[in-house]
Amino acid sequence: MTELSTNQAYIDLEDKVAAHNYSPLPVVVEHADGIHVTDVEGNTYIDALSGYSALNFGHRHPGLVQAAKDQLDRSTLTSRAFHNDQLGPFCEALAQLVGKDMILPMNTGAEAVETALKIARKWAYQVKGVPEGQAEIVVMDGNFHGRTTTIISFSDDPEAHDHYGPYTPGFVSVPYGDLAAIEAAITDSTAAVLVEPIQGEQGVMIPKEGFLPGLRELCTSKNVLMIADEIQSGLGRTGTSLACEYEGVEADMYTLGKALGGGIVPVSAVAADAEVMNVITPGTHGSTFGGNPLAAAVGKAVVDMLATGEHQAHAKELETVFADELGRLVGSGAEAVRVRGLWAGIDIDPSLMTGKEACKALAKKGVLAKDTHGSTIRLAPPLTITEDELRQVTDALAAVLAEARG
Ligand code: IF1
Repeated sequence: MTELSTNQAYIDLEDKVAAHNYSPLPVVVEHADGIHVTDVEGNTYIDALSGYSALNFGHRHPGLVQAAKDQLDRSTLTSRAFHNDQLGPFCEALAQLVGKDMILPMNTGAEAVETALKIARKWAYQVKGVPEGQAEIVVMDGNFHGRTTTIISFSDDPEAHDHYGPYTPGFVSVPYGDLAAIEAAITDSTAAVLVEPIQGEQGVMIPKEGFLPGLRELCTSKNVLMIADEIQSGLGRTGTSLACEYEGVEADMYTLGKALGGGIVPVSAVAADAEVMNVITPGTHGSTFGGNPLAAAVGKAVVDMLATGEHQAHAKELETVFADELGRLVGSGAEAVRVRGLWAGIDIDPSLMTGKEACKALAKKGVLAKDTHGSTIRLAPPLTITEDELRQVTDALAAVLAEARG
């Protein structure tokens, strides 16, 4: 057995025996609590990434841990071959939160997206009347929806896409936010338009006001399903239960994930009204783990927390502070910032440093964040962060940029 005590020893071990599909910051988390994580050397950091929003309520939220513990003592897995007493109440609460009739529970985000794509295709054949095998789905350039072979088939990110072919056909990609291009791409065979209300991986790209309402109108008039991937943007992150709500838009299908599992278990779901969801019949789709009682119990506890609206309101309230503090950095080391709720993308002046270098420097100041696309960094602290703690995050970034400017 290797003796491990320092960050570097764990990093070396991981490097040897864990596949190199990530390039993490050199921090080895041993313990986490609320907005904080502590590494094996005893250094404590504010987690300003929140597991890409999987930890919207912070690490080990007491209410969520309690829900998990209670369920661990009752039942954990039934498979869908039998009913369990947790699934119905979870689906009822989630459906009500997002304003849909029904929920199809899965585990990871990519599975929820796959599920939504399958439902949309089947709806096209069985309800809309598209000839079998011809359904098309319109997607956006710069999308990120997960890592399965079908999903990466329509990714334009070479790292995610290349060398995994042959690719799944049936997708048409258009510029994000371009209603005219979407309209031109829609044909009689179009089943759905799949859109992130805000593109996370692209650097928290917020579409022009009017895009989502315009898309809603277009989808309705063309009899095409609007699918909103709210896996990262949903469940309080942007100051509302769903990012679509910001402009009062209701999609036909939502994919949800990440925070739905409370940072404890992977829980994802598709939400839709019955006329769409009921194209799924026994045996035509499923998952061993989807809807398991442990996941459902935790998911229900998450939804119950969101049902009070308190976390959404807090995110909305802190948005002003976040936007003000980050806005101050524009011209002082940042080229642009985009903020919605407690979610921010910051384009660092590339002549100063890369996003990765900025994240390393931030870590030295006790803040963990994640870079994307070269010079952009993303901040998505837990929604439980206080105003003072949020200022610690923005102050740390200001200090990193000031030092880089010399
Ligand atoms: C990675 C990004 C974040 C997502 C949306 C579906 C999924 C995701 C809108 C799939 C996943 C991920 C996964 C993680 C990094 C991360 C990410 F940078 F790649 F884009 F969060 F910003 N829809 N997002 O954002 O969910 O199957 O992973 O549960 O793959 O490296 P999943």
